[in-house]
Amino acid sequence: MNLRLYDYAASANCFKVRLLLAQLERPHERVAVDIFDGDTLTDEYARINPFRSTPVLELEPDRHLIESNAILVYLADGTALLPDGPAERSEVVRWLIYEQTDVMPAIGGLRFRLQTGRLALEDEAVIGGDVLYKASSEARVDPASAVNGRLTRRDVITPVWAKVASRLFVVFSLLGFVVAGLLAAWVFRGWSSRALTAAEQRPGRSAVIGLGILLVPPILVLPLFLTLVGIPVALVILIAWVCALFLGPLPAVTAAGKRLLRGRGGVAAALVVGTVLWRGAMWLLPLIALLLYLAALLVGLGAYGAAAWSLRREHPA
Ligand SMILES: N[C@@H](CCC(=O)N[C@@H](CS)C(=O)NCC(=O)O)C(=O)O
Repeated sequence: MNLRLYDYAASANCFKVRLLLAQLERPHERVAVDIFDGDTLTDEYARINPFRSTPVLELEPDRHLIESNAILVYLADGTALLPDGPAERSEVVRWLIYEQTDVMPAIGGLRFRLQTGRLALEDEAVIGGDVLYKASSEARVDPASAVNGRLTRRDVITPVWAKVASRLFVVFSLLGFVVAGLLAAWVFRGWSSRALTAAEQRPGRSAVIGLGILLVPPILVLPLFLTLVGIPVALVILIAWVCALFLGPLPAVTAAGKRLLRGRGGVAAALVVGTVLWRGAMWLLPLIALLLYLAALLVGLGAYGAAAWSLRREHPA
């Protein structure tokens, strides 16, 4: 059977093997492997070479030799290129080791990474060893750092069900927020409309009150967890708190929608427009998404708190 070489054309490690095959006139078949296009990241390739690199020489079906210099030794065996005498043979081994330890990683590998733009060097940080990372795109190495070893990316393959589940979660949480907002505006009409007014007219004051409402429950439940009877009460408070984290932004988001629509379309339209824009902005600007959420949460929670307080003062129990 012909030898089969798994080979990446631009690789110097593969070139060494091709050179020797040509010099010895060994018939062989070449299988092109694109190391940039993920060819080495497939399960099939991992069975050929678990280290996912090139070159690989297939000696016979299911018998693969990896490591370029091991392949060179295999091919040169029995020829004048690999002498029999221990001293002469050790000279060959010396050069093979020198090439892999000193030339390949520190010169050839580094040049390759610099040329392909995978690595940019400047003065400061130096990573002596290899870097193996998981990501769906190439790493951007900070210009102030240097990686002397191999920089290898393993693709992150998100299962289809996880992608579908995360999209469904986004859609359902958006719909849930709007539906809950409409229900709240209908069932707790007075409270909701006062909260909306508070969020519109006094957002700063609402945010301060909101901060208190956000922080008090977790502090309150801590001692309750220490007593046996307090645990159910603490759990109820925590569940209410989690609901507040989800629904708290309602008045602030509705107020923003109302301002944008200049009062047209009523509360329902304001809620829908405000929610879509707010969630959309959080999705488009992930870096400030937390800030957008917190701002809406604090103003909204505080507006609910202020509205509840004013209702209680007007209709004491
Ligand atoms: N020590 C190995 C190094 C192999 C190696 O790094 N091959 C590179 C091409 S020069 C490769 O296939 N890299 C793919 C990757 O790292 O993802 C050998 O000499 O065979």
